[in-house]
Amino acid sequence: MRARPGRRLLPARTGGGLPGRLAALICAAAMAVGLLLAIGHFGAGLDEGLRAWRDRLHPRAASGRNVLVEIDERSIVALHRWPWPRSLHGRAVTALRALGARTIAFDVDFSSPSDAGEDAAFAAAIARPGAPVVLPTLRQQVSQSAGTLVESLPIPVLRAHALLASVNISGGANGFVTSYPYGVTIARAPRPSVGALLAGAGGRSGVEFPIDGAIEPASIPHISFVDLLRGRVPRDRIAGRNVLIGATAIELGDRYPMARFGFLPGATIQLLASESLIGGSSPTNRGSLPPLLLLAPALLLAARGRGWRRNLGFGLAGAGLFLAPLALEVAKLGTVEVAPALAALLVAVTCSAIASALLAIREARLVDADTQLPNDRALASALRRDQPGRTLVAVKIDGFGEVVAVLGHEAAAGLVRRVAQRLQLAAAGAIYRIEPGVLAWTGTIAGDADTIEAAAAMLAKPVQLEDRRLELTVGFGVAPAERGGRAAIGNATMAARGALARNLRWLRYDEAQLEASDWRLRLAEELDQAMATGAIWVAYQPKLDLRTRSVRAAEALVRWRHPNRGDLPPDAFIPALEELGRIADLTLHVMTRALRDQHALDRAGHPIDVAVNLSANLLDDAAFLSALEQLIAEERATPSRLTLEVTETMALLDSDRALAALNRLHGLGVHISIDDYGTGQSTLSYLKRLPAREVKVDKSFVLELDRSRSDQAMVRSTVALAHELGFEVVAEGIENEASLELLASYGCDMAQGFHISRPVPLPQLVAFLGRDRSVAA
Ligand code: G
Ligand code: G
Ligand code: MN
Repeated sequence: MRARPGRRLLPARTGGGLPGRLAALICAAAMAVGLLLAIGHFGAGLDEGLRAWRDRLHPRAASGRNVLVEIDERSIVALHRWPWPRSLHGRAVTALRALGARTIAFDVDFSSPSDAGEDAAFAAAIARPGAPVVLPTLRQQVSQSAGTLVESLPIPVLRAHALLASVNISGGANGFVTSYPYGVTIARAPRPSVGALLAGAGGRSGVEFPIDGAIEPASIPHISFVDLLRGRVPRDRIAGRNVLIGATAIELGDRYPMARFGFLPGATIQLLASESLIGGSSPTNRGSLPPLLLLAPALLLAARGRGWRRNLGFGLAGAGLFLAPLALEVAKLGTVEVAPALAALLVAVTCSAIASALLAIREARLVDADTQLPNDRALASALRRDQPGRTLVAVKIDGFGEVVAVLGHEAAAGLVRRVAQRLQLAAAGAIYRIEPGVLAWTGTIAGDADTIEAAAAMLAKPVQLEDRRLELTVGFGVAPAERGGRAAIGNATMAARGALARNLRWLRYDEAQLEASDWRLRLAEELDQAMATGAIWVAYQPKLDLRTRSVRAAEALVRWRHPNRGDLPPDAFIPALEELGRIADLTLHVMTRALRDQHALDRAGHPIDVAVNLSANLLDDAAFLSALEQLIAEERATPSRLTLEVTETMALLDSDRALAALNRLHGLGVHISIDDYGTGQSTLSYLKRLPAREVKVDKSFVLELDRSRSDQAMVRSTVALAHELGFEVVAEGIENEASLELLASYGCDMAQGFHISRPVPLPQLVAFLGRDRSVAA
């Protein structure tokens, strides 16, 4: 014996980690989605939102080098009207120069003329020496339909002594302002933006830079226009600084949305842009590829991890996508767009969750839930991978169905686990549970004989299960494995069944099949002929009424005098005919014989009942039941004088159709008898569900009745309980007078056995009945 203790029963399970190739595939798909989003700039809105969120985490103050002069609500109220006469702007310029401003810029539209005197006054102020004045230009379309852009400039008289700068602001993906141009080029003329000009930044015209959303708008120094005019602004607030004059009053419009702040006045945004350049904090946008590429290996690692490792991996990757841009921005190293990477992460998380759920389901499909042993599906797929020369060995536990019925599902599974553990000591590799009562493993042609001997030795000792010791009977079957998993499983199981049926330790599939199919084919061919020639005939065994001591009935028992094989016992052909579907023919044949013989007995002056045996599986056969009804009519039989003996089997107990069939027969007036009572699992009270009149105590309890106290106890109590439930009781297998008298003392109704008469041909029965009559008389 080759004992290898301590080996595991189950092949290692993957426990939820994805195989490398699948993980790689998922990551590739996630990357593809990310790249598509990156190329299409989808998710820009999300990135704006994320950046606004990050900006909020590290706010910074403006440089103070730019001052906003607000045309605010208070100024408009104080100066009584709007638009203001342009001489007021001239006075502002003069005042600011007097306070030492460096540059004076306007974000006010001067593109159309107003009162000529006012325009002249403003122009004169601009023209005076001092800090330069910057006037705004606006790029616009010629009309809604025409695509041509034109630049609207301040009127000539104003712009004669002024610098010009563009004040265009445009929204991004979501309409939010996120970036700002260094300058614009209209009709090949480059023009700096006000923001760039005030920051003193060289204008790469047409290029935009991101506005640093971390700068707090409120930190930009600001004064009210009216305070400036009225001389209420101290010099130190203006001296050496740039000034932008623009509208902040809500009624003047000119407001744009920013993701972090909501609507801001255009002038404020111009200054935020300028501050971004001054602080060197306009982050270089490094795009969405860097985060995507850095994410790829992290995803691959995480997807291959199992359980919490995977969750942690994905979680860290996600956190990285939120925090890394923040770190970059705080360190003024630029910014990145993470929306495509986030989408890729989402795809990877979702796909790997789905994939591992599907894998878990597939894994569960490969395991027998009751025993945790790998099941027939696992074996079939293992065999697909196996090389030629392998065999499959199956071991069938005899009567496993009854173990389940008696001990219950749980205990039966426990038994199978015990058996598997013992087999594991003999067989290499995994032990599979391929049917409830059949285990299997893969072997080799050369090694199987030894392995099976070892396995049989392991199973020879009884199995202790709870408080019972179970003696196991097993049969081994061997089949070549290369014909494919399913076929091999079926073949090995069939061979194991064949081994049990022939009382052999083991059987190879080919032998099992050849012998079985050969014999079965001949049997099927011979049946019709045997019925026609009388080789199949019927013997009768009397049933003695223990009260009247006269024969009340006889059981018909089929006999086959085979030309080559001699007398075949019913066990040798009835199970085969059942499997071949020919048992109905045989039964109708026996029934016909019995009913005709009953008429003969009547004529001979012995009007006894007859009993015929019925395979339980015929109760599922509607055609048979109809044929039976027809036969009873044709033979002019009296149904109440016919008893059908049905063996107590699981099939009989489980099937509603069987119950329906019995009820139908009962309806015809035929008596039903439960045969071989005590060998199955049912209780009398359960049998009470059936429309049976009679219970036949199996001969195994009767043969040694006179010697066995336990048999006596069993039979006596059975008779008592059966009577209580309204059954008549027949005992079969009475081989001596002592048993007969014991049964009579128990009140048993009828007796059958060799002591009374063996099963005999009709003429002998007639002779027996004649003697019996004379005895009784
Ligand atoms: O004594 P004997 O060896 O004849 O009986 C063996 C078994 O064969 C018994 O269990 C009996 O019920 C069964 N048997 C005998 N005749 C028939 C028959 O005609 N039909 C069926 N189904 N079983 C039968
Ligand atoms: O259908 P059932 O299982 O009841 O069939 C009765 C079987 O019992 C038949 O095989 C019959 O030959 C057998 N039998 C009947 N009486 C006796 C007996 O006294 N002793 C033995 N050993 N067998 C009997
Ligand atoms: Mn019987």
